[in-house]
Amino acid sequence: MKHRTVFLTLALVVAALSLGACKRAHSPTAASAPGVLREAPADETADQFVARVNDEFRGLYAELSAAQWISSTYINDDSELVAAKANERWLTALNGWIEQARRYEGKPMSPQAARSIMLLKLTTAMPPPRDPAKLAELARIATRLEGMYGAGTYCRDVDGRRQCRQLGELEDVLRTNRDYGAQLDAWQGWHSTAVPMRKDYVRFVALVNEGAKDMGFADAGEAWRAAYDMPPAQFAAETDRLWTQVKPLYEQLHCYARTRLDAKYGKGKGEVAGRMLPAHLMGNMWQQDWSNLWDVLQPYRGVGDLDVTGALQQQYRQDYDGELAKLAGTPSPAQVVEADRAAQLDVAKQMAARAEDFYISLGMPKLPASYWDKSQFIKPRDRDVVCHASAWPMDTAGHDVRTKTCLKPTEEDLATIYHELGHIYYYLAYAKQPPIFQQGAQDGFHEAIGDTIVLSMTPDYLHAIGLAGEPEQGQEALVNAQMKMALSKVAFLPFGLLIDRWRWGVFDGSITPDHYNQAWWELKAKYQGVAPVTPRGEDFFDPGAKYHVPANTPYTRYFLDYILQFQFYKALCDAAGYKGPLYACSFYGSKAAGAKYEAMLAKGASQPWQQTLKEFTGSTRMDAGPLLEYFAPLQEWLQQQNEGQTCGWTPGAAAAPNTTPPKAG
Ligand code: X8Z
Ligand code: ZN
Repeated sequence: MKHRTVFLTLALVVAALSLGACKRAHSPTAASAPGVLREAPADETADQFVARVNDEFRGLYAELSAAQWISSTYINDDSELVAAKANERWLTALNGWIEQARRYEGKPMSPQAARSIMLLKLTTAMPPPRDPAKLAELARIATRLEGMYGAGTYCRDVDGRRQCRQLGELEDVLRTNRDYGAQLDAWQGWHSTAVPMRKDYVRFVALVNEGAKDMGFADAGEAWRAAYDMPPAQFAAETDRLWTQVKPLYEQLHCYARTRLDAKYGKGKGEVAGRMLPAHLMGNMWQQDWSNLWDVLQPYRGVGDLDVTGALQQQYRQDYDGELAKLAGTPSPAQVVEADRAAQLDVAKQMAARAEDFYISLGMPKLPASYWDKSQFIKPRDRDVVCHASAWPMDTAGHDVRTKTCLKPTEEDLATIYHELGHIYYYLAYAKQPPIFQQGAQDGFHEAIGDTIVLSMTPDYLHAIGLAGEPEQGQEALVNAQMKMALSKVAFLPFGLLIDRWRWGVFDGSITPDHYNQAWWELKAKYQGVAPVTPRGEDFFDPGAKYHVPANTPYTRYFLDYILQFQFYKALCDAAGYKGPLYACSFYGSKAAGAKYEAMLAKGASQPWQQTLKEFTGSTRMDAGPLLEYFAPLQEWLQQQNEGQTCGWTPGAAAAPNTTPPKAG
């Protein structure tokens, strides 16, 4: 349950939210949700109706979140069955509420009730069909797909022995191993795990589209785009506008990365036809974050020690040595394993405590003790789990909040736990809102809370917490620090956009199942300038290798997040009284910034996000201006570095070598 809380939480984690509706206006199938849903009194006003829905919501929620938590942290047939059933009950209830809400269409009611009813209809990521059998089928498929992702394993024979690896181990290869073939094997291996999802996904699309149509949308993609307090078409145009703002910066970074990769691997291997980046060489399974390539892309070697992963690994080693030192004599193999586990868990909790400390420094509360007892910090040894990080509100009161992660001592995972706690502090801040408003102002806001904090992790801050060397001054140190941020924040932008460009096309039928993979790679080429080095035909299902596709989590939220977080950061730096270049600001310890942040978080989804943004930043529009202001020094440096190069790429070149489509950008 990452983003949206309760409500959407369900939507995400549970991967289901829906509408559709049972048959009669007032019988949200008591059989499906025994004892929880009440008959709708004939004279119930809209406000009374909304109050009742919020009540029933509270009653249903804990069961759903518990079932989902178990199925994500203990994947097997039984937990899958229980979660699918809970999901089905939830979706059926939601259908009932939406059906009942029709009685109030066109009737006068309080603005609060009108907004609640609107949200009921719009916050579904997975609109289920009205037909109960299809609804149940959808709940089963959704649970199964996420389980398949979590359990994904790539096996091969090495020197006559079977070697099996899961995502985390394959990601380790991309992060640390610079051997071309080893990276290719890890990349291809993980992508092979998605092949069996294809059939389920095709059916899934048909079912959610049916549900979306039942609700009055053209398709499920339109339902997603309708959740932004503006007409769906206008929202799509907004994302284009924002992409146009940041595209030149991405192209400069792309150009620079290609030059460095060419230097490392040779021109034949460092780039793919069309001057695109090879998918398996970017240090990340999806090429969405390039910070693991720091060893290749660092502008000035040795200027400012920003090896955060190195520092975390060092902490792990110390911890591990400490564990071993507690033992008398030579440790047994079992004791060595235990020492490793204890050190992994300890460092993971320290990383979470570091993140918590930042929020506390802003005046926010300590996390409840149950957070530390009930969260999953590292990957269990004895079972399959969904490792993809998420944050869960287990109830609607803000009492039981958890994160589910498989943290490793790396810079990327450190940023991830700061990100997840952003969701958690949102949950805590809006827990007093009625459940329907317990969501982000819009989903991009929910994603941006923790990432805004990450922008405050300046070299000074990292040094202060013992994760970076003495900060250095001067142009070279500045460029290094900016590059570090850009490799995660700028590299991500086109990726943030393209996943839903693909799904919007899948849902509206312009991308048919026999072109799923082709369309995927066309979008990867168009937006990211990334291509595979071997053909990826329709035997594969490469979109399924990215968590959010089998989990049905909308992805445009992250694109918005990566724009909004700079707007939020600037607002908080202003609130902290900071004067100076934006990139050097850290609002760590500022109670004024914290109070401003909390006031924004506490609103949840109770008003249109434009209003919330205005109160917080002074503007009603999303805008990449602060991002560009932040990266201005890097952009100038990149332009100098790339001088004389032909930047940009030719998207069609890899797929069809004989054609020359227009150059991107
Ligand atoms: O999925 C996430 C979070 C959980 S909401 C870990 N993120 C996206 C991803 O991993 O693809 C954060 C950045 C983008
Ligand atoms: Zn998130």
